Amino acid sequence: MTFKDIQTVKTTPIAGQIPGTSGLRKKVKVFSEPGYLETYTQAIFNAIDPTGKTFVLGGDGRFFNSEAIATILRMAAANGVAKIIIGQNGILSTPAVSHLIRKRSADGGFILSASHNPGGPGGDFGLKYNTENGGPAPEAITDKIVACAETISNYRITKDLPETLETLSDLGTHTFNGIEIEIVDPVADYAALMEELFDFDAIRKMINAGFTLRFDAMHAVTGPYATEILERRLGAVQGSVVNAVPLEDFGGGHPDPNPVWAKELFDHMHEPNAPDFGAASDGDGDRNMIVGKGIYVAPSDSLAVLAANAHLAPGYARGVAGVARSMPTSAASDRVAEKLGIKAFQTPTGWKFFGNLLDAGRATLCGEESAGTGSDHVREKDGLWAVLLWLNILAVRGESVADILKDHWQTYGRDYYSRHDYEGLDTAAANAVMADLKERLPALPGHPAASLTVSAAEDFAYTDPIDASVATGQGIILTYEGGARAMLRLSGTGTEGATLRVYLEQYAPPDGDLGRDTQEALSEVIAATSKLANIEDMLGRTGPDVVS
Ligand code: VG1
Ligand code: CO
Repeated sequence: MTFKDIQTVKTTPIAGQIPGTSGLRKKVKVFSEPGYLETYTQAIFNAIDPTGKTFVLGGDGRFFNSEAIATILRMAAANGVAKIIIGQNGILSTPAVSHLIRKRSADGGFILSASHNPGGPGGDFGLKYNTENGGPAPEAITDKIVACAETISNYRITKDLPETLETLSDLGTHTFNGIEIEIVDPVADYAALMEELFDFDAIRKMINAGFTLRFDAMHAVTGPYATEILERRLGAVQGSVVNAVPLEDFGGGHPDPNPVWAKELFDHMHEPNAPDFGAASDGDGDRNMIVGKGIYVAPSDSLAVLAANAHLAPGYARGVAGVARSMPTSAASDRVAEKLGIKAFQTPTGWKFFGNLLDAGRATLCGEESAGTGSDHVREKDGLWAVLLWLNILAVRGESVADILKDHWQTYGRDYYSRHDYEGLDTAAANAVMADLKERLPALPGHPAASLTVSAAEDFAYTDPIDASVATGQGIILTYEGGARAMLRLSGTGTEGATLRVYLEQYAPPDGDLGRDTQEALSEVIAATSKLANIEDMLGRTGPDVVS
């Protein structure tokens, strides 16, 4: 049987349908304009030829999620897709999509999310296409999608779907006019994978013995996942998962797990009655924030601690083959790799650049300074995975988060690290800062800036060690004499104006001062970098909007 009413609707290329660091992100207002989602979805279909293929489909539940899923489903049917696997009620976290693609040997997946960007009618929406390895489409494919979007002339859609399917609530397989639609529990397969990787008995025992935790789901997609895993399976008391009910607008919050946007949890972890362990995740469940009693774990440090201790969890007992980090992530994980005698990789920002290293078995753990950590278990970063690996390590070592972190610094030294974001900038002005700095790069080595001197200046380009693909213009790296480093790049996930990210780090060796305030420890590199980039003169800003 085939669909009776396949319509071919005329459309024209839409300006700005270009995916950024992680898929196409726009204001809900834009995404929900008639034909907008349809045109981009058809561009993806045209780029990949979906005929006879199987795809996973789901999103983080934000405003416009259900409508978008219904549209993509209708278009998939009209484009000859054989099967679609959908999370019940349209819900799937990003790592759960990645796992499902792999587990079911699907040909790819569609993730509806704008991740940490706010949601609701006035917020953001996004669509990301992942390939059959479960990871975000690499640039060769996103380039093809852009090319298809630039030449598009029509899209295909059918209205011929039964109403029962539109609710997406009935678990099981529904066959309709030649397309198979399977609605799955969003949590079950993911939770089973976590049980394979981690020693749930050891974690349960630690919790039974009085270890306390709080997980802040920020009213985003991880609520049901964390409640099932942390409360039901691991025995954390009911209520340990807070803000557990996913809301279309994330309760009006900004679901970005960092000390600024997850302030409630951050502050609670610094109170006298703080639990032993605190964590949070973002809109689509791929990021994590880890906070111990009275101590915040910077994401770059978290990656390093996880790399040094991963072998304590059953899923990584064989050891770690290599550690990969994005360019602006601190060098802390490189030091662990060196000690373990394994390879350290530096990639551009964005999880798509880790895919080949993971597929080839060259890297086991990957991480980004923006609170993303993950491993070869899926091809996305994974917030709850990082939380569970931390819990497994804590259960085996029997020490506090603070002790483990301090011990780590005493062994490897400490990479003081911070990211300064200048938000809501005029796009032309932000581009000018980068262009101007790029032009001056060759003259910078040996150049004094505030109290420091530049030793090297680089416009970061990356050659993928597996397929030799090249990504250029991935940010500027300034290295200073004495071991400080600064990186500058423009965000590729925003939907309004431009955001300049300035990443700052300063190493202190094991016998150096390991207990300084981070901003104070970085004050010299902050001053030098602001001066070199002419931030105040060119942007009229005397300081960043967000310090994390
Ligand atoms: C940001 C982060 C980057 C991350 C990306 C997607 O990108 O810096 O590390 O991979 O978001 O994460 P940008 O271009 O704004 O700096 V998520 O959790 O939004 O899928
Ligand atoms: Co995310």
